[in-house]
Amino acid sequence: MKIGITCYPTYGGSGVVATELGLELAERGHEIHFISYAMPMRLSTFHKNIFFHEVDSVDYPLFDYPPYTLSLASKMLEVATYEKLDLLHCHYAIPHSISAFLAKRMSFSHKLKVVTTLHGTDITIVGSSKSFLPITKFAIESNDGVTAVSDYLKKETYKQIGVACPIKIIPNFINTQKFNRNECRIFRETFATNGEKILIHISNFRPVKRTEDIIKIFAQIRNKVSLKLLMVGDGPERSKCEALCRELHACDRIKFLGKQESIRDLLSISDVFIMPSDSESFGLAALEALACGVPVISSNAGGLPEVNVHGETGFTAKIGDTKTMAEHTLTLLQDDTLRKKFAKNGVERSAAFFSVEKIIPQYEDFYQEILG
Ligand code: GMT
Repeated sequence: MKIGITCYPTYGGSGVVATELGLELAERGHEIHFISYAMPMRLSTFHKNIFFHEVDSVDYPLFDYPPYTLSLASKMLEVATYEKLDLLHCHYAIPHSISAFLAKRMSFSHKLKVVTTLHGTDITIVGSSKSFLPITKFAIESNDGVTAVSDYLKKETYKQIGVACPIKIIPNFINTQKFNRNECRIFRETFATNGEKILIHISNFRPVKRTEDIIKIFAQIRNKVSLKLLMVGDGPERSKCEALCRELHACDRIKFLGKQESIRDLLSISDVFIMPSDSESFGLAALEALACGVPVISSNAGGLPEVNVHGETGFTAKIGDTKTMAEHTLTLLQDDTLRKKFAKNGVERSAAFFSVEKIIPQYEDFYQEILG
């Protein structure tokens, strides 16, 4: 098949899923054309069967806001026409599925099909906001196929957007060849200089991640266990978290590493992963942690319990309940046997339910169904 994939190229779960999906499909012999305003993260090296098409930005003094949705639609039409695409697969509904709808309507061949994968905030925050709700509903209902990354997100889309079309659940996935534990003792010692345990968080530090909760949790247990905290990623909440660390005199034990490429290496030296989010349709970073043998402490927001099973791969607690999360973190850090058991369960769960071998064929079958 010849497939166009559009996603946000920035640091975020939907872009990662779209890129990894393209890479996996290309490995299986499909021809993949990424269409976006910049090269998606994790795609920087050459790959057979993968092509990138940059969307031109219109720089004209009249525009305070360049009309990206229209530039994207034009580029989608151009690529679909000249590369003879069978299908456009949009990740994140806003504005990609609207651009794809326009490209399809402009296309001479009405055979071009459009699929959208809903990722989370495109429904729960952006899509359900008053100004975007009608266009989100229209876009979803106009597409030839819609998938959601969790059961939770499917239900929220019906509830919040009120769409009247089928939504197929295809969960996010992990390549267990790329994500598995590969612990390097020397690397670990660069952070845990005195043999401390390592607690890790990875995100884009947006308000939904509740990153300040992590510092509060750390403060509750720091005198009970010898511990270092690694905060990986960057975003609007980072400064507030750093200020809180200074206030709590915890800077020597909390390291902010900014955006990092080597996620697997960092997870491999960690003992517990923490994700206290306010809202999470899936929690891809939690799945990456499980695959690397790192038990997860998370909130029970959205689709997180579909990934992190309470009492099996980690613990979940109510959103904002930092006291319970601190207790759970301490339990896992102090009980080596329990931590190892949860780590093993996590590796097994990620392979059994979320491996590329299980999930990519579901996308291929879905495309075939749409193409008739
Ligand atoms: O929330 C983010 O950090 C980014 C966002 C995105 O669209 O890039 O993530 C959403 O999609 C991810 C991949 O499907 C999911 O793992 C995240 O749970 C989801 N985020 C939210 O629902 C808040």
